[in-house]
Amino acid sequence: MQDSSSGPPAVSDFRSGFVVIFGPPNVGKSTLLNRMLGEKIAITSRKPQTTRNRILGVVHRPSAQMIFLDTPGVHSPHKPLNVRIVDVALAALEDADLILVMADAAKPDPAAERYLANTLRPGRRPKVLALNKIDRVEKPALLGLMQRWQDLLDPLATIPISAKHGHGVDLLLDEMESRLPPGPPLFPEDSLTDMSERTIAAELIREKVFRQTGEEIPHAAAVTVEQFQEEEDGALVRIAATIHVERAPQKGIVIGKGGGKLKRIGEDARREIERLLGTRVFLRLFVRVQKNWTRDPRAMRRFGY
Ligand SMILES: Nc1nc2c(ncn2[C@@H]2O[C@H](COP(=O)(O)OP(=O)(O)OP(=O)(O)O)[C@@H](O)[C@H]2O)c(=O)[nH]1
Ligand SMILES: [Mg+2]
Repeated sequence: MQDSSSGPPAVSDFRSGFVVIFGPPNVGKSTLLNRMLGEKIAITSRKPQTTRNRILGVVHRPSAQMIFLDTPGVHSPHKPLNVRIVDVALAALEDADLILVMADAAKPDPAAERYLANTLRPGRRPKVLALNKIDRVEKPALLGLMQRWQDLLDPLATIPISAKHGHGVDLLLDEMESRLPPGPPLFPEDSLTDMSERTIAAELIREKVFRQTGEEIPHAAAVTVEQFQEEEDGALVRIAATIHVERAPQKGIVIGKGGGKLKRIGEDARREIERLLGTRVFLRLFVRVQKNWTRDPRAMRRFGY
């Protein structure tokens, strides 16, 4: 049966491609990815340098498949782990059909602007700019800011958004879709990400460490999952994971008085992992000191960086 008036568009009208989400730390890149997917796969926090690996998320639209690569925030790093992490973001640019540059409209940052202008030399690859957190900006200030960024990066379009509240995100998606090349879907219809549930679980635990501890701990912490086992015909998943820190005193801080801090981290993480898996979760957490791992290339590799 032929019916040209309905069904999916012909392949020649379909668009697909890789969009790399790129920008300074803490501007809301991972928040936007989750918003566009309608699912939380990327962890977020108020602290800079939350994302450490490239996170792939597939947005399926009637006439396009858009594969987003969320990347760690870029800056001029000094510490070995941060050098590694920034390299992840720079390497992802090589895969981009389109670069979605993100900046924080509420917190103009000249150093970040210079960094982006230097890294994204004009004409290299098509760029769309999203100015995020407009829920925190007065309109007149926003217009000036849009003009400044337009001059700085010469993007194909500049779209003000609020990733947290969803404003402008559909418009941004339409704009990006129209800039992708024609092509068939590259991922199966039901795929959301290339990350395993085990990896997302480790990330969700790391997010709770980021959110529940102060200045020093988050950047000294890595999480590995030792056990991830389905039981009771899939109704329960048993997980054992380790939070690695760099120094003995940090272990005490993560565990907290009478184990209180670790308990809260575990409860928060368990709740989110249960939502992710749609099952009950039994989560056991351990804390271990891996001396100076953020400066040790072998340890970094073992933790996935
Ligand atoms: N007010 C407001 N806050 C936002 C918005 N989008 C993100 N945030 C907040 O900004 C903070 C950083 O968000 P993330 O998504 O983790 O930022 P990121 O760019 O991925 O950060 P890195 O991974 O460290 O590079 C979080 O506290 C978010 O809740 C927004 O539209 N408005
Ligand atoms: Mg992030």
